[in-house]
Amino acid sequence: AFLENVVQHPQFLKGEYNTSFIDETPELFVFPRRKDRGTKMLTFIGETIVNGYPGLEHEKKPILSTPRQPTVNRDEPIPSGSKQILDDRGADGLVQWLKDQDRTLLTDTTFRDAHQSLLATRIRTHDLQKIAEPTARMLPQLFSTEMWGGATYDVAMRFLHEDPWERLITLREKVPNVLFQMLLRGANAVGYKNYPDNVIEEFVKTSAHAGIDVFRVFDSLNWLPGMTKAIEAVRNTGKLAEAAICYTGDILDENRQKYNLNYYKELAKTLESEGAHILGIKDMAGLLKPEAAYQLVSELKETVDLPVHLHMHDTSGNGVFTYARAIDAGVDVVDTAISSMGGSTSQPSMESLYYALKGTGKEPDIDVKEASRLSNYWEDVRGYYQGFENGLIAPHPEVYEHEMPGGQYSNLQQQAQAVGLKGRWDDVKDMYARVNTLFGDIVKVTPSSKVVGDMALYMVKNNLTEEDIFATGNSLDFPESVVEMFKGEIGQPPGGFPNELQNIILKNREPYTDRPGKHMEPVDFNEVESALYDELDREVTAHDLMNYTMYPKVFTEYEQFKNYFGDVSVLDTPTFFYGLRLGEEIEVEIEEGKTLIVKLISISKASENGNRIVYFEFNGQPREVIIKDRS
Ligand code: 3PY
Ligand code: ZN
Repeated sequence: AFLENVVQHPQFLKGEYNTSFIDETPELFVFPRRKDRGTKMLTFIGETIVNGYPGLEHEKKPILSTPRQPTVNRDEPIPSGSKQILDDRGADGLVQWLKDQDRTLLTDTTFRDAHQSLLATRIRTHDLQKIAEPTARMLPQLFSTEMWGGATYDVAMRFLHEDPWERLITLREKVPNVLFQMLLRGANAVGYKNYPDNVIEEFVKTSAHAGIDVFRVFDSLNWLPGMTKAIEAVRNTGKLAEAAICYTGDILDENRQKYNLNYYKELAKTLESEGAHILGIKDMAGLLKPEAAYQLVSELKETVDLPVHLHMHDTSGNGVFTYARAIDAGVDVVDTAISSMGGSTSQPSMESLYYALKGTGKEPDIDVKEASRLSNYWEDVRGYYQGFENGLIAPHPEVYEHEMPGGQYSNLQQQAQAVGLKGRWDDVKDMYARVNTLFGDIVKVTPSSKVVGDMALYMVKNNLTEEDIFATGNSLDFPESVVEMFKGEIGQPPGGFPNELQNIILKNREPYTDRPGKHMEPVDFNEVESALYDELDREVTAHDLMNYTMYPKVFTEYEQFKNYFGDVSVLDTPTFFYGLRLGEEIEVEIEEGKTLIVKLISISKASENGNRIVYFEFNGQPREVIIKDRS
């Protein structure tokens, strides 16, 4: 869609062409045409000025404060940390070191889950990389930095027009001392469906090579066969396999014993025997209550001989309380976010937890003042992304009823809006819980959470009740994701799917009950490589191969976008989202030591065919681009 051809050429559009046009612009007839970097960039800025950024209200660029950068002495060496322990002692040595620690260790999720859950995953590498090295210097005592995986992978290409691998490599250079952690959705890798086994293997190998040290592996139905290949692949790289149990339900609720203490203990034992280095407890919605945390962690520590790493979301407002009780029970590591990016659907605040524990001997070994200085930076950066805030500005204890993961709340809200259910959000939340019951009470986390969400929207939209599904289901066209899940394509829930419902949803199709990966042909990477080489007309990297294998359409569009608009990751975030104000001048560093100066001079009225001319000054010279006004 972004590919340009001759009829979109600015001169052509303005009617400034004659017989020499083709002679003077032979490059137009090589497809795709390569423009200079400047024109590409001005085209993107012009596009944003005229049409806005997709998903954001098209409004005048707000006045935003420049993020407060903490000063650090860059001449000093970066202090060593957990990464050096892994590199020196290997995975088992690292595990032993973990077990030897008395203080609570922290994972900082600010670079991944915090913004996935608060800001629709939109934080750009541009803003991450500026604070990466200061973070390495100011918080070298962290156990890990979660900075990759989950939704960041596809959002990077899809919405931010940047390469997720470049993020990983750039950050790795700046943070040589703390373990890098990613979220891996088991057989779904960083996607929404199962991939062939050799894709999982290749993906893990490539990620480890690019800089990931800790892989938190989970399955969206807590189905072990969905995790085993990934765990094995991680172990083969010498990195850390953190196998996670997804926590759902309430072990304290006597009326709801499908997921009871025993269930989690059995799962933990199995994960240990499958080779987990660390046991993760992944409370993706924030349902683990303080007393439940105490009991769960105590029992799991008795059951397995692994360090326990707890992840939760602070949606209910009870997060620090839950962590404090988990720490009483001996949890080894907990996930927190820098305070200005913490709380609510994100992780509990790092500094709040520190102060809560201070004086107990269990407080994390961090310099809390340094964390606060980092928080200033994030507070300002967060302002850049205000258009993506999820609207939850207070504790939301209702999460104990609907059980929606922190990362899903705002997404589903958007989806509801898109299908015309904006005014019925309360119904959607209520239906989400009812669908969970209808499905037999399943674990809800990407991608199973999306299936529950899709079904909830479908039922609300069509005014269907559970009784309607059973009475008229044979003639209903269920959402594709629902059909796929009931076919067994993302695995099996404990106890299987409810039979009668499964028959209704699948009509006459047979579900499978074994591993979907078994039914998939391995991907022939040589073949993909040569096809991609033809398509991209350039060297194909291991990273291109992964991007394409996992997200063929998203990757292809990203490449087309890059051909047309160039590398937009160099732009500052306010310009990226809102363009320029009249008369505003910015500097863009396109590579080290090479800066362009861009100033917006004026914008013409739309012509009859809807085109506007955007006039810039570019390094002091007048330049213009023609942009179609799509409003
Ligand atoms: C993801 O899979 O992206 C998640 O964050 C699940 O909690
Ligand atoms: Zn999470």
